[in-house]
Amino acid sequence: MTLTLPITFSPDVQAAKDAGKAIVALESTIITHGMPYPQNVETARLVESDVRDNGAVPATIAVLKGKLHVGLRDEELESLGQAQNVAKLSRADLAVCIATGGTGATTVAATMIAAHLAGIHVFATGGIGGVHRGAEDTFDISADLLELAQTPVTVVAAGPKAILDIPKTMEVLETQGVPVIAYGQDALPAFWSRASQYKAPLRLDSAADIAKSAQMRTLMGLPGGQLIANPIPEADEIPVDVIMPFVETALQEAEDQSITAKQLTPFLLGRIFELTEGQSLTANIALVRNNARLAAQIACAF
Ligand code: PSU
Repeated sequence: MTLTLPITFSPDVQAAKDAGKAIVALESTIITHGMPYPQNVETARLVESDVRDNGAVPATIAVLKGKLHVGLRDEELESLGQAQNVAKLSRADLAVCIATGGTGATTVAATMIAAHLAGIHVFATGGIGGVHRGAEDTFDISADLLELAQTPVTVVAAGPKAILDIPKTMEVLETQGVPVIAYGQDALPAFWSRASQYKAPLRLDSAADIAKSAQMRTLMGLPGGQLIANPIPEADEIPVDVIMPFVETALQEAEDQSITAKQLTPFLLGRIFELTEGQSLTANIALVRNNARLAAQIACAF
């Protein structure tokens, strides 16, 4: 018996593929590990309609009972959003999960792999993983960065999450040859805040230029994707001086409780949600939706 990849497209995504319509990939770790229920499922639905309102078809990606799903039905989204102890899948775990009939949510890295397999060029998320603070001792560097270096998908995020070491994250991306492009401003956005204190290496002001740059990479035979750093809308941002004390507290608690590896990012996001009394979640929802709108425009420009 020959083994084939169990990949399944939702009816919407299959129809979009057949019609050559623009498609935007969406990840599922943000649903299972990034936000509490029921806001996670509500946000996933809103993000899907933002993609549709901007002329593209959304394809939320996850592994369900050993099948790689590209596009989830509403009931699948709902049950994933309520499920407990779902695996968080990155490049290292994806094949094992599929081979053993498991269920798991895809991170930025795993979603990029799935999007590329499905022929999807653009993907929207909240924030990418990166180099964690103290990485000089822990070596905790997200696989998202190395995925950006090798898989040709344009990822729209609101910059690296502010829980990370931003300068070290930028250094790794530069070493790996990943273009980090701020959209419409010079400053690098910092997830909950519109601007970090760092300047972005590159800036583009239109979806058309972003699509063209990706296509140029392909023509040049350059592997890897692009990271588009899209600032959170002004009305929804939490300024750096307001959010950073909460980030510091959460980081200290993680250290005190020896929380590391895959558990670290979900722990930090959860604690910051509690410390800000939900304000970080409201901002997170706004920024993902903003990224979905831009990603749809880029996908249409391809
Ligand atoms: N964006 C969000 N919330 C999230 C994530 C992104 O707004 O929870 C997820 C993505 O799946 C990303 C992951 O790949 O966080 C990073 O995890 P780590 O730091 O363990 O690599």
